[in-house]
Amino acid sequence: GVADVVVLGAGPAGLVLANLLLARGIDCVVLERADRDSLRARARAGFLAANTVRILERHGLADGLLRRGHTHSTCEFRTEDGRFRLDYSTLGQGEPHTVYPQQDLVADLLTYYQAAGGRIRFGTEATAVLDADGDDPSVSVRTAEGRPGRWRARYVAGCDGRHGAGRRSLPGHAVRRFHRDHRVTWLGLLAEAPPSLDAVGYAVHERGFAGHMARTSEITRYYVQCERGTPADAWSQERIWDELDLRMRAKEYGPLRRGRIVQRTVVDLESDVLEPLRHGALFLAGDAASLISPSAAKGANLAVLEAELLARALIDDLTRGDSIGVESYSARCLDHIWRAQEFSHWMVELLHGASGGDGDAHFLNSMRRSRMASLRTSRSQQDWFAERYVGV
Ligand code: RFL
Repeated sequence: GVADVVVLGAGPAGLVLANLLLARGIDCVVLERADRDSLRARARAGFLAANTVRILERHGLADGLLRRGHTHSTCEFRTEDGRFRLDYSTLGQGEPHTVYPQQDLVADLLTYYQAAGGRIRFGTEATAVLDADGDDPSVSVRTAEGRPGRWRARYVAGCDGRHGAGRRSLPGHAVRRFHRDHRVTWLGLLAEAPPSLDAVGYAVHERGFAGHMARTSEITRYYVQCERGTPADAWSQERIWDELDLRMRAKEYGPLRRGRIVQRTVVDLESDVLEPLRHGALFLAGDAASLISPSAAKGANLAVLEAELLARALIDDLTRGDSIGVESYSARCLDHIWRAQEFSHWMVELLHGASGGDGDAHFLNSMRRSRMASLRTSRSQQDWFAERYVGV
């Protein structure tokens, strides 16, 4: 096949990009390895920043989330020094999150795209981007039945995540990867249970971190820190709930509403950034460009922001021959990415102390407690937190 822009991956990054390109009449195609149903069933992120909602609204892609999402603006910290709450919509820039499951957002974006006549090939895996810095860029693909194929393109957008063909096709001499392993592992859980508190809960405990994040009235996400290398099914449901009770200090602060655990994902907290995010005709966006630890829930938000920047750059270039956006894309994204990385890293340290660090355990835990104490007591620290927590 042939298209002006071949988009790899139908996650938030790829689908926002494809919708914006299509709206301006750019000839594009999305190649997605998964089939349609598994794409719509993949539960991941849920917290959308105000800026993300604005971007989606600006382009008419927000009806679903405005109708079915709900705003959220409180987080509660529970530690050995007690508990406190921050209503971040009254701090910093005064913005809340919108809670909307990522798979619903993906389903909406897909509906918009296909309703507008967008081309998408499911069950089509990109295997490599070829000749990205030459005259004849293309993408080699393999269908689910194993049939090979080729798409010629003027531009290729690698929105195919951390293990995708976009990343793999970058030559080591042109693009470098900077990596940080936070040395912490979370077991991510989805429970068939209503939320247990009307806030995001972050619990710091000597047995490790535990987190509570609302998703819908029937489904709640929990995180429980475990040792690196723990298999997802190592703990029984009962052990998980007992551990969550203990770390969230349910005895003191109220019981958790238990339910069947319907999904488990082991998440090693890692971050990386590629520099630059472009090699010739190939551009990276979303997790393909930078992986970010889920501690501050920035991944999907960065993906949407980068997709909008990339769409503008490609539209300017393809419709007016204006290449300024294309030239500056990488630097502009990296600016956002490093700021988000810095904040996520700060959150990892706030929530883990010695369990994530390398060095004297008492020293690291004392720093963690001091950081939490500043957040509890200092209004300016709270404003800073709110601004960075909801912002991208
Ligand atoms: P995605 O969503 O991974 O989509 C990539 C798509 O590319 C397809 N693909 C390929 N297609 C063709 N050829 C290939 N070779 C391909 N290889 C892959 C895949 O099937 C997929 O459809 O990347 P994108 O668009 O960059 O979006 C990034 C976000 O998905 C990610 O950053 C977030 O989910 C991260 N994240 C969170 N982010 C938030 O902003 N808020 C949160 O609350 C939040 N919670 C989370 C998270 C990530 C989690 N996991 C699973 C690491 C919670 C968890 C547990």
